[in-house]
Amino acid sequence: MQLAKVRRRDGTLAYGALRDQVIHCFQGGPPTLGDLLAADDPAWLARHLLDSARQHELLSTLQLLAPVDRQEIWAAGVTYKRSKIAREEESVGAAQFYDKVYTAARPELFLKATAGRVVGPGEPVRIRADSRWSVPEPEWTLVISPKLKIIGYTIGNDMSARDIEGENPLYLPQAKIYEGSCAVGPVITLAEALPPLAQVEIRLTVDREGKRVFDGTTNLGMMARTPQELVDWLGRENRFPDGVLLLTGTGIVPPDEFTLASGDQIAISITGIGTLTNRVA
Ligand code: DO4
Ligand code: MG
Repeated sequence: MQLAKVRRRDGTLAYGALRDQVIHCFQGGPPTLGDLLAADDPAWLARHLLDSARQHELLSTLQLLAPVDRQEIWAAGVTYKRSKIAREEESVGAAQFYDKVYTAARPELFLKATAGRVVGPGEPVRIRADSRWSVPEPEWTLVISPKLKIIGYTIGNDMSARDIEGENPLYLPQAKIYEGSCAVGPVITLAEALPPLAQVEIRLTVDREGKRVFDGTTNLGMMARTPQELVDWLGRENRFPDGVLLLTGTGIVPPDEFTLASGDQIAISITGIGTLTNRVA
């Protein structure tokens, strides 16, 4: 089952289940994702709301929004060898820290965005005006309840300024967190519906003026950590009363000569979830 947050043409918002290009809007249920995640059994509640949904609206008449409301968005880093190698190459004098964090028990975790900094499907992501080397990072994203249970999965784009991060790792928050630096969506696939991880492919494409300028794939079997391990660390000394989203790191890094440009079309597809498409503003 796939959950979606949509905006109607009259501006009203709704949550619902997506099935065959139709949104079955939830009525009389929790008005926010936060309320749904806080339920005793969010997956059961979502199925119950789907069964009792009376309003069925064509997806083509609606705008899909980022499936977040009050949640913080966190991210893990250096969870794939490809990411470790790319960071070692880009960083001057700090390469050892990436190798250390790749193998350490404690993962790299950082606050990536607040809900207001996140854009949804079809909305523009941004590159920083003071960066000359920016890339998208296509990341499988966990949707986690306040009780730290993984309820579902979506797609995240951890937009990153590699030159700023590479100059000094202490600049990481500036390389990672800015207006329009994170896209999430298009839907949340409930955890029970996802195939075994090694069969889940992540694909990133970037098109510029009608030409494909980057195309890369990886799969979740390449991730060096388990999703549960990341959630356990995230939950240490932190509470998430509205639930939380966790981007799990990138396994695809374009070659060093590649940087995003204004107008680029970024598409991230993940098996069992769909495709998240954003243009660079
Ligand atoms: O250590 C820097 C960030 C790593 C990251 O965002 C990733 O591996 O996806
Ligand atoms: Mg990342």
